[in-house]
Amino acid sequence: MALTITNVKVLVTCPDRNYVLVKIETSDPGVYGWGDATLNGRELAVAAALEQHIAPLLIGRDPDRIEDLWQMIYRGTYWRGGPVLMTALAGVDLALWDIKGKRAGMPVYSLLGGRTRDGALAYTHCSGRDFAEVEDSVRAAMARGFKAIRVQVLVPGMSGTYGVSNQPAERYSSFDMEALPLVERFEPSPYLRVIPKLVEHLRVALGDEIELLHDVHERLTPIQAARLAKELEAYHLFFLEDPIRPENKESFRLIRQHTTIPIAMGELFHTRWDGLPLITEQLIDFIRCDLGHIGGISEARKIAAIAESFYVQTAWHGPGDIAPMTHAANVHVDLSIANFGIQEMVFFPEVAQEVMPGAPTFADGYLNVTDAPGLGTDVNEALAATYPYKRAYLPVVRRVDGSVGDW
Ligand code: GCO
Ligand code: MG
Repeated sequence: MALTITNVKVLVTCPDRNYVLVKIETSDPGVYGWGDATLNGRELAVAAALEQHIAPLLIGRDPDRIEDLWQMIYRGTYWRGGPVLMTALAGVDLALWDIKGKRAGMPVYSLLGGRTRDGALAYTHCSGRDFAEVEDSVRAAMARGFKAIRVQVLVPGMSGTYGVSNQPAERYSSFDMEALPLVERFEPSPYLRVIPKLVEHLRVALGDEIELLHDVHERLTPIQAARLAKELEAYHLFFLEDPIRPENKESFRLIRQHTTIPIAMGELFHTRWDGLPLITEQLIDFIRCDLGHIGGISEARKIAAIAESFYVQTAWHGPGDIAPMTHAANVHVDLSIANFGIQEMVFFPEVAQEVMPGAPTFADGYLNVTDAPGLGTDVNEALAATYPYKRAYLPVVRRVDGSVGDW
């Protein structure tokens, strides 16, 4: 009897923050796969899409046919993509690759063509309220083995900026059913003044060898981004991330005309077509889609293949608000493609590791996965059930005049 999908289970759990996990079970009780369908701040919308709309389509199907099921879910809606549906699709895609690997007795990177490298160059996040704090944090990361580090600093006079907050820690970590989004005040002018000084400080203090990165988090206009890029050029960043918002691809031309700084973009894209002109016109150097938000491994492979032809390298999104399955999927793809650039990573808190074991491991600057069949990740379902969902939001960014940022 051919193997069929018998059940699609959706589990929303909050060990330290919310995660949406998808389990696909098959007619062989020993063969199942786990995927991640977490969309920070809109978790239950994805869970409902999976449970109410997508799961019924999968029951009775052959789990071996990943591409066909992907196309059926993607095109079958008629409406196409969007973050909620592409995150749901990614959860299914990852679970199906996990199943395929387990059945083959091979790690997913092997199914994707086998290793092209021994490990995936990783970068971590360092931040602080002033230059000295950032420097201390970078030195600690270097001591831990990191060769590439993203640096963010509090903008003087602001309550927080992307990557660093001056708010009491409990405002960020406390989950509360009544909690509404934090408001983060941000002004481009003081930000534009402080970032080149930060990077200059770090280069003087730490030398040229350590790779430094910076995430603008889409908070500049194109001409402001061009100014920042030009002023940072001398300090040789590995890349400048998300300099402008994602909607208008033409704006990247303006930045490109003014600077040779390497540019990374992609965590807000939800289909390959979002980023296509940036790749084919060589307006960016790193494509950093989120595998968990763009339809999973199947779509990432296609994006990487297109990017390879245009000298664009990958830098898949790897924040703490996607589950270990997506981090593992990142590394399986990183290890098997030719045009891998760098991999963003986090260390999961212990409680999250207990619920979702098997995240990639870090040693001496590089990430790796084991030879375990599939993605190498699993879920302790009984433990996950003891951490129920708690509503939480990403912060909302407002200018000093009270308006929502329009950059
Ligand atoms: C990054 C990202 C994230 C996002 C987060 C939103 O580069 O890692 O910018 O930190 O802000 O994933 O939920
Ligand atoms: Mg980012």
